[in-house]
Amino acid sequence: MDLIKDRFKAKADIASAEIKELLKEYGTRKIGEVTLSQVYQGMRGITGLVTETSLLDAQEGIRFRGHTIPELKEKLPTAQNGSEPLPEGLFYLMLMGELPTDEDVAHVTAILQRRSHVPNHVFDAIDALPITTHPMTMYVVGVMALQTESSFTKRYAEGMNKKDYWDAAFDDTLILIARLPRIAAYIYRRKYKNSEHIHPNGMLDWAGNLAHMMGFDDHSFRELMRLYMTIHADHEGGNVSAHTTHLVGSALSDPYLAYAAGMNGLAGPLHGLANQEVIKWIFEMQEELGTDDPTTEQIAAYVQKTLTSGKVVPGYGHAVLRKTDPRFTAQMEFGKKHMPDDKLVNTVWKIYETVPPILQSLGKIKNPWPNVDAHSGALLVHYGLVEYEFYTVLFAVSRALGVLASLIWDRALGFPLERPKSVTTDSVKMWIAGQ
Ligand code: FCX
Repeated sequence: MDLIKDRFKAKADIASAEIKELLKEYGTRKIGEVTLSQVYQGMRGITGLVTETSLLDAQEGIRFRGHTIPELKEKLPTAQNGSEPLPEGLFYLMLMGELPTDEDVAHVTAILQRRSHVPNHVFDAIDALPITTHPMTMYVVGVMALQTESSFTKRYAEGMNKKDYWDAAFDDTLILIARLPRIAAYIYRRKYKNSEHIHPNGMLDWAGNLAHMMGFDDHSFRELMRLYMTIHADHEGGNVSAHTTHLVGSALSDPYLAYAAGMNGLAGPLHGLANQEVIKWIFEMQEELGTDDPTTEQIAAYVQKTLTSGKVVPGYGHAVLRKTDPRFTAQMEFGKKHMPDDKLVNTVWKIYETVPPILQSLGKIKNPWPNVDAHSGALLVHYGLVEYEFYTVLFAVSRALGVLASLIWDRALGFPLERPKSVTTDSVKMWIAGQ
């Protein structure tokens, strides 16, 4: 651990000095204008955050430290006998800003393996919830129960020097990430498999072990988990889960508190819960049409019905993207390789042919193309993971990699409490009248 920490510290010191210089020279430069509409409409397009781990381009999609998803698939180390990137490698890339070697990834995997033991009171806290509780609620309760282990909070209470915040955030992050697969798998087995829990396999990689503890030992499912955990990890800083984690962390709430807050945002249907909503929507369509192989005409009619009932078509649209999400494409490629004849997966592809022109024809939707959530559920169903209420938990495990790597950077760069200005409509009216 000290090795990777020392390397990080050296990089963070250089970055800190560079930012200081940048601000000294260009700190008063204007980088944009803000309109009244933007203030009322979810702050779209306002640049107001620094997130080092990834950057989203509206046309091209996400780049992690400059690397696109197809590049990651080529450049990140894979498991033995595997071809999908190991998410530990992406974590290293986001944290250190450089591509890892096989050795670096093995080192991260070993750190996570050594820290993966979840204390019993976490399971007790989850078990205290009714079985009907949504898996995302169980998950956040599990994370909150684990907060007893925060060294950031302990060290803060002991008078930690602010120069050491990053170090405590680093320790908490590695422990938290190490334990999330066990918490997620525990929830899955408790809720859907009669509490027949499966012990971790200490030899497996982080995502492979998650698949194993959930009860899926198929080689290609493990590969799917590696891909899934990689592509869901980060989507720059303004999305609800990343922004919330960053915001709450800015109050010096420890990584457990900050991450749990972010995951409550991920649990919303316009964000991460959309992955469950997509499959629910497809299952309901199949039931209403009485077929598991609907034609594009039938799908088009069902889409119209969804829109007429004042609902969104889940998995389509995006606040920033204006093209097909490369995370959707990566999953489509996985489907073509591993399950080209699966009916549900083929339905997802037919929906992809059908929905964009319909949404486009409405004229008001800025992005008619599919996002990451439009595809993920169908791949999971193929392997028998049909319990769609659980899907957002998988998203959450992955998202920890990005938002927590960012949180370490936030503390290392000494970012202050976040506190933007808000206005009332009365104050806006007075401002307009006075112009
Ligand atoms: N179906 C129907 N209507 C849609 C739509 C969709 N898929 N996407 C956008 N719209 C509507 C909006 O509801 C809005 O309507 P209104 O003016 O009557 O209020 C109008 O089109 C303009 O919205 P737009 O500017 O294009 O989109 P936003 O930036 O406001 O919202 C989200 C972006 C993602 C929230 C929106 O496209 C949506 O609700 N999509 C479906 C839910 C979804 O898939 N979410 C997952 C997103 C993401 F990948 C993730 O975070 O996981």
